[in-house]
Amino acid sequence: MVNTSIRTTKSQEIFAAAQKLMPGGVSSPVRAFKSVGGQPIVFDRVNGAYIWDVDGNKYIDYVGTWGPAICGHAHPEVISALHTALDKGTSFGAPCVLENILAEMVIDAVPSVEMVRFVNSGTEACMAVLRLMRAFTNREKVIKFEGCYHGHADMFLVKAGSGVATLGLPDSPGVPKATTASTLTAPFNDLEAVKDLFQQNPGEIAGIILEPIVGNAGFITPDAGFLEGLRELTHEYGALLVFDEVMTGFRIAYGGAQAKFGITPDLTTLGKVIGGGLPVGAYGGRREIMSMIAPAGPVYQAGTLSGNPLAMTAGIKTLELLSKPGTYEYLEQITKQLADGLLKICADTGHAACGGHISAMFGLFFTSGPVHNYEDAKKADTAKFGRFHRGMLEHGIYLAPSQFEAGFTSLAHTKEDIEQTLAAAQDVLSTL
Ligand code: KE4
Repeated sequence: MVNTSIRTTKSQEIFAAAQKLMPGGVSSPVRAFKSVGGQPIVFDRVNGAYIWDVDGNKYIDYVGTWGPAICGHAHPEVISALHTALDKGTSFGAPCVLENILAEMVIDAVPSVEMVRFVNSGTEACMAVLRLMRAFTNREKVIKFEGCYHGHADMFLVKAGSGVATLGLPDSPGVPKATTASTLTAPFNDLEAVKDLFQQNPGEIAGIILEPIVGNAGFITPDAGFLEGLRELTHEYGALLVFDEVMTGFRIAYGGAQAKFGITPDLTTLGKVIGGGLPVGAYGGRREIMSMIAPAGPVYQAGTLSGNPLAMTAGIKTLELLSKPGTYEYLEQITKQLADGLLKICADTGHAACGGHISAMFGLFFTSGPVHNYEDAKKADTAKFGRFHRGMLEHGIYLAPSQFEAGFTSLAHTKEDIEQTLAAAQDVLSTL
C-alpha cells in the first residue's frame, strides 16, 4: 500500500529503480518497510530532529539513523569539525592523535573500559569481542538472549532480533551449523535458564553477551536483579560478562547502561553514537583482556578504515556535546513526555499497549504485556503496528519501521515536536 495522503512520487520512482539494483532496494533490510507495509520514503536531507524526503515532505524523526543522531542530525559543530578535518585528508591507515582523544573520552566515560580498539561497525565490534572472549577463557560456547541482535556475523544469527525478527527469518541460510552450535540461547530476564546452561555446559562457556536494555526485539528493560544475577553467575562460573552497548552506549547515560545500572561488565561493545553519524564501532574492557589483541597479543583483528580521522572527529565532537551538563536530564524529560503520552493515548483510544522509555530510548508494543522477553514481544499485534506506522508517516512522523525496533529521541527534539507527535498519535489511534 502506498502512502496516499502525502505525495511520494519521487520516492516511489527512486525506490522502484533501487529494487532493480540492490537486493530489496536497500543497503540494510529493516529500511525496506517490509513489516509495516507501504514503501519506504527516500531521504533527501536531514537536520536536527527532522527529515526531508525527495518529494519535499518533512517529518519528525524518531529513528535518528538508528541511534547515531542523538545530538540531532547534521549538528553544526559536528559538520564544522568535519569540514576542518577534511582539509587534512579522509583516511590515514596510520596512527593519528584523534584516535587517542576519542579513546581517552571512551575510557573516561565507560566504567568497564580500560583499553579500547576502534573498528567500523557494531557488527565488527561484536565479532571481535566474541573472538576475544573465547581466547581469554580458552572456552568456545557463548550465551546470547532470544531477540537480542549483535550484528550480522554468523555466530550471532541465532534467534536474533532487529531485521531478522522483523522479517520473521528462521535465522539465516548460509550459516554453518558448526558455527552456531557454540551459540547457546536463553530468554531475556530468565536467570534460571542461564544457570541451567552453565550447569549443562560445565567449563565450556566463555561468557554471556547481551543488550543490557534490549532495543532489537522492541524495547525490553531488564527486570530488577537480572543484570546483577548475570554478573554473579559469570563470576561464579569463571565466564565473562559482555554488554553490547552499540545502541545504549552514550544514549542511556554518558557512561551507557552499565553506568545507569551500576553493573560493570568485563567487556563492552560500542558503535552508533561514538561515530557521530560516520562508520565507527569499538570494543573495550579490562586491560588484561584487551592486551590479548594484536599486535599487543595473539588475538588477531584488523581494519583498513579503523580509527580514520573523519569518524574520530565526528565521534569526538558528538561526545563533547553529550558531556555538557543537563544533556541526559533533557533527554529523559522529552522522552518521558513522549512515551507516557503514547501509552495514555492508547489507553484513551482503547488499544492494548505497553512500553516505556529509559533516557533517550523508548518503545511501544501493541499488546497488554507485560513484555519481559522476545516471546512476550511476539504476542504484539504487528499488523496494527504497521497501520500505526503508516498513519504516523502520513502525519509527518517517522518511526522505526518495525515492531521489533526501539525509538530514539535527540537533543534537537523540542517540546513542540513531542506535542505535535502526540497530536498525530491521537488522530491515528482514534481511527486505527
Ligand atoms: P552495525 O553493524 O549495524 O553498526 O551494529 C550491529 C548492532 C550490534 N549491536 C546492537 C545492540 C545493535 O543494535 C546493532 C545494530 N542495530 C540495528 C538497529 N536495530 C542497525 C540498523 C540496521 O541493521 O539497519
